[in-house]
Amino acid sequence: MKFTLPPLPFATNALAARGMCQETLELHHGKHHLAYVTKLNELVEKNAALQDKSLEELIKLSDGNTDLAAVFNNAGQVWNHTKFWGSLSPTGGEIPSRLERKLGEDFGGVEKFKEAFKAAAVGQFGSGWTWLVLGKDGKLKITKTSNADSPVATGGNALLTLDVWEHAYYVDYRNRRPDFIDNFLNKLANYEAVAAQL
Ligand code: MN3
Repeated sequence: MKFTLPPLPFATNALAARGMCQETLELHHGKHHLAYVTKLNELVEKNAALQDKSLEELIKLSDGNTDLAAVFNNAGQVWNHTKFWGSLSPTGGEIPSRLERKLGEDFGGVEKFKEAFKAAAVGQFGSGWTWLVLGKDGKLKITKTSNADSPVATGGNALLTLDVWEHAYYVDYRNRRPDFIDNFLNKLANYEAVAAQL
């Protein structure tokens, strides 16, 4: 299967007033995300056993296989970035009442949810991702993964993700990852999309 870079679900300048500038999106989507797509296609082309597999199938079959580490990393990063763009919105930060109730049940309130998400995102040592997932028990949970890992390989249901690789925030926030996280939770996070997945 030949993978392509999915278009952003908004214009590259659509988040500028909300703390993610056009340069960040042009680099992050147009260079970083594209590079993972290009590299994945090269790897798949060279290996007949990988052809005709979906992105999710490639992630699952390469998970834990050191010979396929590059496939895992690039397929994971393609999937994770697509999920990340869907986790951002030009009208982000507004929490629908249905989701607010669920955050109250599972975290003890919106502020408690934000504190827990921020602690996980700040506490991810090095590069990685922070996730809001819906557990098999029906409860919302926060998890974090390193590098290209995600809940996909383990069958988790990811509803929202934040990229905490340095390239995600360096142009806008330099080294201030905590400020990037606060801005995401309060002004960018697509809670409408989360509610729609419940
Ligand atoms: Mn990234």
